[in-house]
Amino acid sequence: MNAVADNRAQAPEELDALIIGAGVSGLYQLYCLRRLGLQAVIYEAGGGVGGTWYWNRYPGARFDSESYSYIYSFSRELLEEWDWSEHYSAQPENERYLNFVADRFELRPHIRCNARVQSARFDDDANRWRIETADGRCAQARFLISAVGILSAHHMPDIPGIEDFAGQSFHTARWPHEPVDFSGKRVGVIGTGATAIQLIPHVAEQCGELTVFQRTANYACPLRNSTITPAEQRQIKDDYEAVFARCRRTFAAFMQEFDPRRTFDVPPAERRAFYEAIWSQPGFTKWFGAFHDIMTDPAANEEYAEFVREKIRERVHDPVTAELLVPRDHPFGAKRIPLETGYYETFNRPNVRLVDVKSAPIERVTANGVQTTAAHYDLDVIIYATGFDAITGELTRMDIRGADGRSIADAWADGPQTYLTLQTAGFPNLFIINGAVFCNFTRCAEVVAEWVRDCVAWMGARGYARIEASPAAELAWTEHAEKLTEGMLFTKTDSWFMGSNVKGKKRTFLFYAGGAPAFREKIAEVAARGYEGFEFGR
Ligand code: NA7
Repeated sequence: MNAVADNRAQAPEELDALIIGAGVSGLYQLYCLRRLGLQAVIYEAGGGVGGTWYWNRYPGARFDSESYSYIYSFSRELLEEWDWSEHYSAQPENERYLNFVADRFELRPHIRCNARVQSARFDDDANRWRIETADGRCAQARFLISAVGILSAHHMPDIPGIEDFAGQSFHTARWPHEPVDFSGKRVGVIGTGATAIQLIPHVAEQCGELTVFQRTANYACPLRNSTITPAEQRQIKDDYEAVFARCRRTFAAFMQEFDPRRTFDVPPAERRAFYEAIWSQPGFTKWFGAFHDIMTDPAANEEYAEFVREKIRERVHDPVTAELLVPRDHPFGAKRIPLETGYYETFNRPNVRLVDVKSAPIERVTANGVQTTAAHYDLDVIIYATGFDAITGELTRMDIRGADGRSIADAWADGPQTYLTLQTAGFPNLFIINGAVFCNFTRCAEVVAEWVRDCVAWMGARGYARIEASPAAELAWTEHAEKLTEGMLFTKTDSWFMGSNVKGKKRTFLFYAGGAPAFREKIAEVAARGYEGFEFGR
């Protein structure tokens, strides 16, 4: 018997709740449900804990939000015990932190690694999910909780010949665990999104020569990272409550707050001084600390975008390369703003060249490199920094079937339909806590995991075995979420926010755009009204 058949022959693991994914949201959901006394377990596709911070191990991977705004807030002891070494911490430390949490709260015995959920079917009579992994392991659970995150289904471009390449190649989200030796090698990076922008300066320093294939330039802004001194460490620990309180107030639960003034209400010289002031700050201040109307008023946006373009030009010696690096085809902030350290200066190095694959697109990957319509580039290594089938991809790639046997991929063919981002009609007892709110990830992950915990406890107290979003509530929420995006510059630009980076994916803004405070208020109100909009059964 092979291993899959062998596993299938075993009795299924009987659970109250099966959580998919041991990343930031899955770990905390596990903690919450086990504290409730539930038999809850995580099935994790990776070989370890950490989710995003397990998979994305490429050189340069790090937080773009402050380490202390991304940390869990639920345990004062944990906040005291953990020291971040940098204001924007790097992947190895982030992965260590999540492993520390798993051990600190004795979660590890309840996490099954190398357990990729392949299918899940709802048994309408028993009100239970039957789940199967890629290697044939089975479980049955009352609740199925998807905690797969927003950026886990990595996206390979459909460039012909990828499999013909004779050298080494990696997608950034499937980076090897052992260090990659770039010395003396000719390396190509395809893509210039937030990931590539973190990676490129590191690879340029290590490799023989680097060719960057850019289709769309981005408005990358300086991260301005620094180490945390012991005095700052103490201060941070003393200030945690203030950090979390601030994050509770802001639109996207980051520490930065949009300036409430309208751009053109401020005199020109004062505007310029304001742009310089936010530019000199670390982190997302250059985006979320800007005048609020840059996200809705094209003229306000264009003025600020031009300021950022000037900053890019100043850093790149060759004027032709500088102009290629300057974005002109989309407004500032309509795509995720990458934060960088030395990215633009990298193009001043003699071993780095920028290839514009908008004017001369990539035709194919060959055995020895990349062929564009203009030239062939000989390479030893190709790095695909080509992004993700974001927000919905991981869920729709699994074969999840609801009460009437319909798959979630079919149900969402025309874009995701949810009630509160948390459930989808026809899929009883499936909670979706992937993080589909435009929000600093951990801040909303905690709120949602607690909401699910409270809902499950509420059901238990009333003897309910089944919860399902009503189609009417789902429709109303989906329409409300769509309406919120009207007038937003996000929707006018192609990006993973809109699903438009993946061929055939419905073009729609994939995040809930009402802001974290409104989202929290709404889900709390629904709970207070006896989970209005959900239907319950025994
Ligand atoms: P992104 O932001 O989706 O970037 C992907 C990049 O790959 C982007 O520059 C794309 O160009 C480029 N790309 C994709 N396919 C191709 C082909 N076929 N040819 C050339 N270039 C291509 O993904 P990231 O991983 O950088 O960032 C995702 C999030 O992870 C990020 O926002 C952070 O939150 C963490 P395009 O712009 O489509 O022209």
